[in-house]
Amino acid sequence: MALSATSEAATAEPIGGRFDGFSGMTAGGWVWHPRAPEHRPSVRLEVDGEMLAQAPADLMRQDLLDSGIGDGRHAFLFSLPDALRDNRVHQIAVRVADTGEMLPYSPRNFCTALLVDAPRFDAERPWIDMADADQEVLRRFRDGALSFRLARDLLLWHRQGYVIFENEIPPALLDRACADFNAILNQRLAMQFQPPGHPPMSLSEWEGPIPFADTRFLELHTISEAAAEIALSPRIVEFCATVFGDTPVAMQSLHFAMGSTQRAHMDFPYVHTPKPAYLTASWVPLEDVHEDAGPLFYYPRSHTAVPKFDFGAGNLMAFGDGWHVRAFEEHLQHWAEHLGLERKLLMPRRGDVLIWHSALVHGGAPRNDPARTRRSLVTHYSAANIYAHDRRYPDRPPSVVARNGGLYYDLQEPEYPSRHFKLEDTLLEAGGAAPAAPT
Ligand SMILES: O=C(O)CCC(=O)C(=O)O
Ligand SMILES: [Fe+2]
Repeated sequence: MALSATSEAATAEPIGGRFDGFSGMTAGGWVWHPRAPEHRPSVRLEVDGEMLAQAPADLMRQDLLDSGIGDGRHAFLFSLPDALRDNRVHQIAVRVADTGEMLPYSPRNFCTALLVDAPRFDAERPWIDMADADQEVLRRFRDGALSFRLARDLLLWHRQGYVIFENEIPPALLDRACADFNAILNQRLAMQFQPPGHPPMSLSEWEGPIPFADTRFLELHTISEAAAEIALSPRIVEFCATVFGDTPVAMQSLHFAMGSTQRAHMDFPYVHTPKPAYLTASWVPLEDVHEDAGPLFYYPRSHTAVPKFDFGAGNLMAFGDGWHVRAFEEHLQHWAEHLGLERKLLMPRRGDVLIWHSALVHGGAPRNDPARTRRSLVTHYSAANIYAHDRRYPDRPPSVVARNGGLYYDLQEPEYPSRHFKLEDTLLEAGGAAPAAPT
């Protein structure tokens, strides 16, 4: 009697949990009733609207226990059937069995065409990632195809997985990007952003003060031409064009007002491109970075030294965020330490640029001073012939904008403030005082 009373009470209570995502050919997540933690609700797996399996959410997960989710025995894991290995997009949903309630982040799309194993990853690398790239750089330099500076940068890139350009971005441009961002905030324009614990949403939909800690603001380069000019500044474009042997496309940008505190990761499993090794990222500080502001950390040489993480069934790509992503982060941290790789902190001056390799292990250090800002613009690049579609509009041709020999794909929303802040205004107003940081 007592047990059934508990279950009835429990099913009437709000649930906590989420559909975390996929690891290889498994789908997982967790669910519990915070007011009745001893109750283990069952969940249902649906594929393209058809129920396929049901199981109690009672598996032990240490990360749940560590986050205060009861005794940690609230996880579920479903094996996906081999019939889904058909390279088509399938809609996978997870519901609470008793109530039919859909879990947060459900449904998710699943497609085996997006799974990439190590042989495919390696076969589709750019020339600079091949073992003999040093020789190729020297040959091109001797032939006069590469400047001394570019040849040196490529050799450093090949060996260490990153390059730093000092004093590259004009201060007036950085001032303008900050001013544009502040204006976007003040006017609550329809810029996409991702506050912690939320999916991406528009600033215009958010009520109350904007949280800055652990928040990312998306695609500033499509609203602010100053940000586009930074993201596609000539030396970054030249470098990425040489690495890819193709025109670089700035495929996404993230603006951080504060340190991200992101754990150790490689970017390619998250930032998906059709050939995952055709990916680079630039990190541009919009202000000098203080050591207490949670600087970027990175491990030189980790791009080749640290083994890639197998998310299951040989797949190197991550889908969703959950138990598999925690295991990925722990794998990278373990290997970086085990190999004795040096952990560097990036404390750049505004105007400097860091470019890193898609497999360089990096993250955001803890913020010792929680009030300190660390404004930065991160841009990810792929190659135009490989990344030929705007991920936001997979069924439409991209709206291509050319800049300094590189490209980006513009927004295609009539109501959205595409290229709202023009660069001409920057030039007119250059020389003004640096705008204050957001508070
Ligand atoms: O800026 C940071 O702290 C991390 C950013 C990052 O890892 C990324 O955007 O890929
Ligand atoms: Fe990253």
